[in-house]
Amino acid sequence: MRALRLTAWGEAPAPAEAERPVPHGTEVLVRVEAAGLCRSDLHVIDAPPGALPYRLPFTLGHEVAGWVTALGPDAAGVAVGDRVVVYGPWGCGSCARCAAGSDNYCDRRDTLAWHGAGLGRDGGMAEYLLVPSARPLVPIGDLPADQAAPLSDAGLTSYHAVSGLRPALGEGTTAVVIGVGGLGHLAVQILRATTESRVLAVDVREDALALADRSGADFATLMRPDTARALRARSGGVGADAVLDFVGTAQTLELAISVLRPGGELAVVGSGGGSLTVSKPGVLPAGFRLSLPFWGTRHELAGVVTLARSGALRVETERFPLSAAPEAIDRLRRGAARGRTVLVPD
Ligand code: FEH
Ligand code: ZN
Ligand code: ZN
Repeated sequence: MRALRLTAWGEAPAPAEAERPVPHGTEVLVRVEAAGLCRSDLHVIDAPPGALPYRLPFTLGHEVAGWVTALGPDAAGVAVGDRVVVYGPWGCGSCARCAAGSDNYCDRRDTLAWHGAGLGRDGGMAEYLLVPSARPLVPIGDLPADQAAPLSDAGLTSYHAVSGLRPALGEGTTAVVIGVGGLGHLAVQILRATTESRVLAVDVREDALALADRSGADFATLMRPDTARALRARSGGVGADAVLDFVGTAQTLELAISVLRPGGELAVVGSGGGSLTVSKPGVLPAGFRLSLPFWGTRHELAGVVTLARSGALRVETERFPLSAAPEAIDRLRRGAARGRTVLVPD
């Protein structure tokens, strides 16, 4: 089968022939219809030797949708033909967090040599994906695969970040989304669909502001010297009750702090490498709360799929054939990707 294989650290992955897996025991074989491309794939590709606990070679792809095509003899809970999206964070499977379906916060994560499909285990940038059991599979009904695949990471990560802030986002509140890309545009939609807050969006690209508008933002603006003032004015003058930073650079963190209301909450999702100094006395608003949400739970993935199937979520995607993965990766790396990039086996 065709697969995008990572064979050496610091070297670009390449389309290659790989053995089509055969499911044993509880394993389930998924015929891949779509696999999303994530900025974290770039971090894996660029990792120097020893930086990650993963053993090479493996197939990339941790944001996958398709249908069940074969079952191991002990597989249960799915049937051949079921269309599914694959819950991406695979933990140890036996700690309290994994038992609760929060594999994203597995207590033994640092002891594992992999973190999921495409993350040290063969992933879904391929024609087939082998999953250990039916446990990570969430039914998608007739949702198109290129809409479903991004829900397993871009959608779930945004949904999990919003879920942590939802208590602060009742009537009359303001949420600010910094970075309207593959995750941010879904966060805008999830905020509109699941909270009562007004939603303000910020980006550095004009076309991202248009995406924010299409996603339902009440206001969208470019990152400028006076952006904080503009956002505060749109929040009724008191500042934002919550800020979701999908970029995470020093500049965006600085903007986030400058627009937060006292008692406000900041969720930093983007891995831009920026840092904050937390001190008292200091510049952070009184009552400031910070979270660093990571991916999401299996139960939340089912919630994201339900939202999408209700029509409340529409993923802006750019489709590429799997054979064009190197071009898609380069486009993402150059910041030219619009919405979420999805690879389709060709
Ligand atoms: C996956 C693996 C490791 C770090 C970050 C990620 C994100 O793409 C998950 O949303
Ligand atoms: Zn990812
Ligand atoms: Zn665990």
